[in-house]
Amino acid sequence: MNNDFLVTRRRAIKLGFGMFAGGVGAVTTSKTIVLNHQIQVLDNPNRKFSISGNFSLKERAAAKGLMYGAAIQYSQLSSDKELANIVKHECRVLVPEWELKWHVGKKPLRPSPYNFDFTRADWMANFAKTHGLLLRGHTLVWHESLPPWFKSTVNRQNAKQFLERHIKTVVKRYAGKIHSWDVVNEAIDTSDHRSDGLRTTPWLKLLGPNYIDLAFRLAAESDPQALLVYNDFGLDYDTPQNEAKRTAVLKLLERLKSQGTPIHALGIQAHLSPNRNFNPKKLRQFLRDVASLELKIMITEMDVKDKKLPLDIVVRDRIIAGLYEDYLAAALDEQAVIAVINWGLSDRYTWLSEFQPRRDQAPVRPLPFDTKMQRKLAWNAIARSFDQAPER
Ligand code: 9MR
Repeated sequence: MNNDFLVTRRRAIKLGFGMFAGGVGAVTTSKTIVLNHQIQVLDNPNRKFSISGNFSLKERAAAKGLMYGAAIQYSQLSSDKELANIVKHECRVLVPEWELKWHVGKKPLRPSPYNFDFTRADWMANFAKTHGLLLRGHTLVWHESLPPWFKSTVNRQNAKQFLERHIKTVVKRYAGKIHSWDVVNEAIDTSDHRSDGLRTTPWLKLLGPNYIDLAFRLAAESDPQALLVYNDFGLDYDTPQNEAKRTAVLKLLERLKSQGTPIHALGIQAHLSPNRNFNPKKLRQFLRDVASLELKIMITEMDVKDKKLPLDIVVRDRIIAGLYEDYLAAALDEQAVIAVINWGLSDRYTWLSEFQPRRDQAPVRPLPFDTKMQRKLAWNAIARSFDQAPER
C-alpha cells in the first residue's frame, strides 16, 4: 500500500471516477478512493505536451536516426482509407499484425501442414513497397497463433523439418524486402521455474532449448540481410516479475551471443500500464546491458493500457501521454535503440478493445490517434520524445 495515495472523494470525482466507473486501479471505501501512486504522479494538469513544427512522427524520428512505425492488420489497411492515409503519412515501418503468424483469422498463412497462403502477407508487403515503408516480419516462432492442425501433426520426429520448412519458405519469400524479423517471440517465462528461464512451449517440448538458436540460424541462412530480433514483453517495470524477466532475457541473449547465434537485436514490446511502477534508471540500465552485447534494440509493440484509468478523457489522455513521454525519454537515451513501433496506430483498431476492455465499457484509448483519426496528446508525447532524443 506504500505506493498508493489517498485522495478525497471530491478529487476522485473530479478525476472522473464515478461511483461505478472506478477502474481496478481505484479502491473505493465509504470516504476515500485509493489511487495508484504512478497514476497520481502522471496526472499532472500543468504538464505541457506542446510541440513545434509541422512534421510527422516518421520525419521527427528520422531526424534523429530513428524509425517510427505501426502494426496494422490487412483487413483494416485494405478497407479503411483514413487509416491507410495516416499510415502513409506517419510511418516508416509497417508490421503485419496477423499476416505473418502461422495462424490468425480466416485466411491464415499456414492453412494446412503442407500449404502456405501468402495472399494477405504479400498484399501487406506490396503496400509497404508501394508507399516506401520498411516491412517488419512478426513472427516465425511463437507458442501462440499456431494452427489447429499443429498438435496432431507435429511431433518430435518431424518438428525440426516443420520449423525448417516454415522459416526457409517464409523468410526466403521476403528476402531483400524485409527490414527485420521477430524470429522468436516470447520464449521466456520465469514463472515456469526452469533454470534457463525458458517458457515451456510446444517448440521447447519438441526440440529442446536449442530451438531458439536453430530458428535464428535458419533465418540468417534464408535472408542474410534482415535484422534478426528476439522479441518479448514484461521488461519495462520496477517489479520483481519484470526484474526476473529482464535477468532471464539478458542471460538468454548472452548465451546466444556466446554460442555465435546470428541474433542482431532485442525487441521490447512495451505494452505499458500507467499503474505499474516505472523506474527510468532500471530501464536505462537494462538497455545498456543489452547494448553492451552488441545488440540493437527496437521498441516493437508500444501502447498504453487505460483499463484502470479514470473515465474522463482529458485526464486519461494526459496520463497516457505522460507515460509515453517518460518511457520514451528513458528508452531513447540509449543509442542502441533504433526504432519505435506502436501496436496499432488509431484507437479505432486495437487489440486492447477485445483483450483488456474497460469495466465501464468506455472505448479504450491506448494509441496516438483517436477513433476519428485525430492526433491525441499521446501523439504529441511521441513527437516530443523524438524531438528531444539524442541523434544516433
Ligand atoms: O494484437 C494481436 C491480436 O490481434 C491477435 O489476436 C493476437 C494473437 O495472434 O496477437 C496480438 O498481438 C500480440 C503479438 O503478436 C505478440 N505480443 C503481444 C501482442 C498482443 O497480444
